[in-house]
Amino acid sequence: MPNPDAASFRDLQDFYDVDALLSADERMIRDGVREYVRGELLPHVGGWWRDGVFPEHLPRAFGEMGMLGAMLPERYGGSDATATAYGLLNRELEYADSGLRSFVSVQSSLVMWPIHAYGSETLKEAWLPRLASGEAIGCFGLTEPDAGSDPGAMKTRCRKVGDAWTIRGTKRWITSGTSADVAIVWARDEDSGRVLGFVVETDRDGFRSEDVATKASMRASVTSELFLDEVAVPDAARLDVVGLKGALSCLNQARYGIAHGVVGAGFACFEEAVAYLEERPSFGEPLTAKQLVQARLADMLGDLTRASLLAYRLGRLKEEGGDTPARVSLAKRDNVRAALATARSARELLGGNGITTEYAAIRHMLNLETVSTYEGTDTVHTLILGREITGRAAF
Ligand code: TGC
Ligand code: FAD
Repeated sequence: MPNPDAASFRDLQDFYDVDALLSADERMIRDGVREYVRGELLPHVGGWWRDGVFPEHLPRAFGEMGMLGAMLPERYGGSDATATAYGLLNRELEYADSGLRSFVSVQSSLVMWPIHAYGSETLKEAWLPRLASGEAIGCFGLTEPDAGSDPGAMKTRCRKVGDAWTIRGTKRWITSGTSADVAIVWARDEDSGRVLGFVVETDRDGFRSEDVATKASMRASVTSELFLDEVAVPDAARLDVVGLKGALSCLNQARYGIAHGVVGAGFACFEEAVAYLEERPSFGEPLTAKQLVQARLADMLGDLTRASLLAYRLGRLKEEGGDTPARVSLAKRDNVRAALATARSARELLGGNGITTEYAAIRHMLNLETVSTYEGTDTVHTLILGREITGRAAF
């Protein structure tokens, strides 16, 4: 029996009434995704995670929901959604699982966004509608076995031969790598020494991929290694941006989505913990009646409410072009911290049951370890902020 004196979870998810600041369209998008997530994903996602599966039907289903490339114009299959609406859909999705949100982040921010920002009209028409519908899947190859936090140290090389380019190198930790039809690959030009980006079909000669099979995190997401052995692509497949800033500008988009998304994972853990503790007697009364338990729940609500407000404000700044890399870093870093602290606390409050996959807390907690690492580790974002404050790069 729910305690009649307790606030509803819906109210607690929006403790400072951010809802009142949203447009009707933004609320509609958020509510549609929420209904889909609760009905179609939550009943199954724990099993997918346990089995290490990202189901094949999801890309099309996400496409039908308008979740892929939602901020892009309708003529390319997008929904012309605001940055805030895009953030909210990430949050709803990550309430289910960070790996499912990762698929949408990569497809939208790391594949469709650079094709839209830097691709020719031919590339846009060839790929964006198919990526938006989920008919085609994309991946983003920046990280390498020996170059993660410092992507400028990449060893992957490209070389112009006549009208075409050849690319050789290895990319590691690539979300959706083995499922992808197309890969955005970043490589250093042997002649100019500058980093260039290419739209590479994965069925080209010399392209091979295999999955990282030993993950204890992000198990409902495909993570792969890409091997490019003198893969030839036409000059028309090159993105119109020169230097590492091309790749880093994509990260700014994905990090924004993460800042919203993790609030969803945090609230999933918070709600699970409150419901569990209400039903769990200890020393003669429900655990929710204990002061130290309430103190921890209050900390969780505070962390997640601040994270939610930060994400909302960043969304409105982004709509005005104010999503500077340092602002995005602060929101990515601090919101992941808030969600991870909540997940760890929830896991612990569930006692022994908290270490089982019968409950969502440990799944979210393990996923959030990845989220804290990818798209710039917590330390890298701290150093980006340190550079912003002092003007000194301490990487
Ligand atoms: P640095 O000198 O700082 O910058 C080089 C050029 O890039 C520009 N820039 C940015 N532009 C847009 N957005 C950003 N966030 C930018 N950050 C930098 C910068 O202005 C400069 O431009 P220009 O015109 O002067 O050339 O470069 P650096 O080599 O010193 O590196 C700095 C550092 C450490 C911050 C950067 O390398 C970094 O962010 N490292 C972390 C790497 C990372 O986050 N990798 C993520 C891989 S993708 C992924 O994890 C996907 S997970 C799946 C999912 O999202 O769900
Ligand atoms: P390293 O860079 O080797 O860092 C190791 C440790 O050293 C970290 O704790 C780091 O914070 C610390 N460190 C590094 N530099 C410094 C410093 N200067 N000072 C102090 N400490 C430092 N990449 C892609 O390109 N595309 C993807 O789709 C993608 N998906 C991913 C999915 C998953 C599940 C995972 C786990 C990763 C994914 N990544 C992807 C890669 C991810 O972005 C990198 O793992 C991340 O950037 C960190 O790089 P690294 O693993 O090489 O760690």
